[in-house]
Amino acid sequence: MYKLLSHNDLDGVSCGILAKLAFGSNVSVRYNSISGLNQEVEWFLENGDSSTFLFITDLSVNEENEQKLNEFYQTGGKVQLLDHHKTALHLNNYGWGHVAVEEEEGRLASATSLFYDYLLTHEHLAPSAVTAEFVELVRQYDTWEWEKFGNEKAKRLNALFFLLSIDEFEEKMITRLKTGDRFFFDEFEEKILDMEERKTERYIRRKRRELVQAPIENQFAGIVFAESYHSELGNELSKDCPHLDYIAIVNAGSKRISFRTAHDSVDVSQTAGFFGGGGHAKAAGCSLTADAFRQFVTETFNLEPLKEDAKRNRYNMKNNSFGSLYENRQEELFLLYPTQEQEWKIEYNRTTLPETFTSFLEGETFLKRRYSAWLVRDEVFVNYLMDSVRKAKAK
Ligand SMILES: [Mn+2]
Repeated sequence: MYKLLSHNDLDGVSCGILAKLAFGSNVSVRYNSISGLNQEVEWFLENGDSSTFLFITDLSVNEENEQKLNEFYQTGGKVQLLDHHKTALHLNNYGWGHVAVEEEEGRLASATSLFYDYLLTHEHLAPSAVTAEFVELVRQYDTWEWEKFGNEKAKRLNALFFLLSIDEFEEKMITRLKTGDRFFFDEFEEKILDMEERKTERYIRRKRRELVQAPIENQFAGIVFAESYHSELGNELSKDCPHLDYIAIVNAGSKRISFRTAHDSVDVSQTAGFFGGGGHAKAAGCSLTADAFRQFVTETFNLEPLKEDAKRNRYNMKNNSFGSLYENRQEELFLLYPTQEQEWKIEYNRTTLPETFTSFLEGETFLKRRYSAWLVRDEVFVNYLMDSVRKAKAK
């Protein structure tokens, strides 16, 4: 008999799907949240059948269970842990641990891709084109590589996962992988996925208008309260506000915070680690502890949301050679412009600020962090220019 303990997200559940394809009714599968796994492992070690082969995928155990699992393994127990979170890399010290962040140079691993390789190598599963395609979609989604490749199918697979119950998703996928020769969505799924996509876009737009910003522990955070679509939301907001180091998504119901960033230079697993959580460089999370609650909720609660940049401008564009105009809530105007020395400077209230910047983005980051300013509409920009001309003539 086999037992699989896995994560309850797309990557984790896809490990369960592969296990059921490989072992059929000889495997029992349990999906867990990050915090729920340790209890399950303890239960297995105390009450489980010691001849059962235990797999743990997409999650890692605490120190106590690490020791217990090792004793279990040393005394002949069969256990294999497969994970791709870098916070679990120390488990590679054990014969039963295999943690890889990358499969090969530049190709990120997911638990599903690692487990698929394991099942093929140990001949529990025969290679199949449709399963390989499914595994690749999950891998791309879980590692965000789908964005780089523009692979919408991977994003839609995750959306479908959230539209269905885990049982329904498992059943549909297992049938599809057993019988198909290419991975596809049926007509009905395509239709509801289209609707879901539009609904997600509206949700993100609404949440963008609620975003606040604050410096927290040496980083600059964007903070939003949301229950749904954390990955998409974090990703979109982070891209929309490049001046923020990361986006913190607070879910008071589940008492958790998700951290997301689109920056390669920021590692949110460290941010999460500071608050007792963990995860990946671009996606991590922690519990809403008293300290996290104070910093992310209490101290930001009365802040005004960050206004959006004007989107449909033709003249007041970012990176303009003659300057881009910003405004703050005090109705002060800031013109960010390049100098002949290839530097960027800011004109504020018709005087020049002492700071110089090496790039437009650096200047914009300063403006947005210090003044919560946003790019104004063309109309305001044209008036500003007309006023400048008028003042120049009057001199
Ligand atoms: Mn994963």
